[in-house]
Amino acid sequence: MRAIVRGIPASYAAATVATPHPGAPIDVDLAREQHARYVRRLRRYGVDVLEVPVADSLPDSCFVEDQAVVVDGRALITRVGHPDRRAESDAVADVLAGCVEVARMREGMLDGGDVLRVGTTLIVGRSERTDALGVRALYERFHPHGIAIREVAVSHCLHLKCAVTALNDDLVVLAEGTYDPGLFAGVADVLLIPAEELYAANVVAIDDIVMVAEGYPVTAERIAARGFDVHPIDVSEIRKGDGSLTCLSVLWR
Ligand code: CIR
Repeated sequence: MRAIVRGIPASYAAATVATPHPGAPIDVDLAREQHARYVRRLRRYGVDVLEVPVADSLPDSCFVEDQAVVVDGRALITRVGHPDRRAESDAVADVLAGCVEVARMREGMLDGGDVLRVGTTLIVGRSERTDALGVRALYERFHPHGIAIREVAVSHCLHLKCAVTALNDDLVVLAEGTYDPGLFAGVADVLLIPAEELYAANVVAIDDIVMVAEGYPVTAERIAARGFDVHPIDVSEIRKGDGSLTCLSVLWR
């Protein structure tokens, strides 16, 4: 697998947050340590990780997932929903252009955090960051290449993938009380986790290794019971910037 990541910027303490998180303000040094550990882990799991140059003046730029969707050698550089984040995309496009065929969105809005790939289906959330033109751009880019697009209205949190992510091409992990498991009918089986462990629904799966946010024992146990090797990771400072595990990378085969 390959991935792009982008390091924590010096301005990260000014990241966009919907509601301030409890506890101390963002500790940028600790965020850097947590990010570095995440990248080391990806490499240890065998992922070929490319780094987009750090952009110190763009506080949310470490959340690189929102800037691109990559499927089977093709990338769509998104036009993200938050206008202040659009300046992040050129550097991401430059790095991706060295490895996949890149196309750019020119209108509408789409955040990669709203796009969940499960096998040959992309489930896309319509949210405050993703509109109908964004869904259409996704359709036009990937449907001609055999990818189905299924749309859902995002509720409960910022992005679709805050509440559901894929463990593999046949199984998703979904926080109870968020989306109807029927949404995945014919696409994947659903592993439910308790509503109070919502944050842990956002996992990064590399073959049978699954990185899960630290501190969510029921989720860890349920994923392990399905035969995965669960690797918890502390991302407290990423969370304070409204981010979770998938936000920190774009991963593709
Ligand atoms: C934002 O509001 O855009 C950032 N502070 C957080 C983005 C998190 N990205 C993601 O979940 N894919």
